[in-house]
Amino acid sequence: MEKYLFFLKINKCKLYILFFHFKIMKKEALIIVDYQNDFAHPEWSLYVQWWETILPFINNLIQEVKSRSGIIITSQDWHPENHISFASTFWLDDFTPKDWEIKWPKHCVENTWWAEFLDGFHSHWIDRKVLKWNKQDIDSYSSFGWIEKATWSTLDTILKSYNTQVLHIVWLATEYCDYTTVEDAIKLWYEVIVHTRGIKAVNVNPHDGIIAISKMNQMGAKILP
Ligand code: VGL
Ligand code: ZN
Repeated sequence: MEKYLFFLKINKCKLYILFFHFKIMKKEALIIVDYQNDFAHPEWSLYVQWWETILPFINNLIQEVKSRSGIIITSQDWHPENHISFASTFWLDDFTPKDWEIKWPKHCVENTWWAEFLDGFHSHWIDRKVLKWNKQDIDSYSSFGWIEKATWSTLDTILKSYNTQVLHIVWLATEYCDYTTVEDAIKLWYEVIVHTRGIKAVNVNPHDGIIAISKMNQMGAKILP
């Protein structure tokens, strides 16, 4: 044994340190929530202003998480035509509330280009993709309720299969899909880190984003500047 260790220029002590380092390092995942065309252009339906400004930060975070052997997961909002969350389904104006829920402009309709992932970041780094496959009469903002199309796995199953403990949350939108994803993650006992430099709010009311950040903090998520 000593002979082999010598050959590797490593002594027993270093080997133990290395072993414990890997043992105590928590497995991380970066969840990029709804990285899709429909949220990204002023003329498209659910445009989230200034999203471009967070792109470099996310690209860096991808590299950072990867360098610590973490995994990168994206979720995709995915609605059928005439979905219950669309204002047009009820002949309402966009952003009108109905039954205490905001009705949205038509967005992320299944199998359309609008529902596809945006270009412009390191998409080849993505390990797994979760589809928020909404049925006609159900809407879910959280990335946890839905599945990976190829394997029918839920986000929780995917994370558990990698023994993930720490989740980094980025992208859109702060007070809807980010917020509910964080809420579910905390209920499922994950350690959650929200990167405020990597999220953006819709702000139907001007302070919705800020209020959501403070609520996520109260729930136990770590909020990074
Ligand atoms: C979202 C509104 C409707 C989001 C999705 O990704 O935050 N918001 N659908
Ligand atoms: Zn949606």
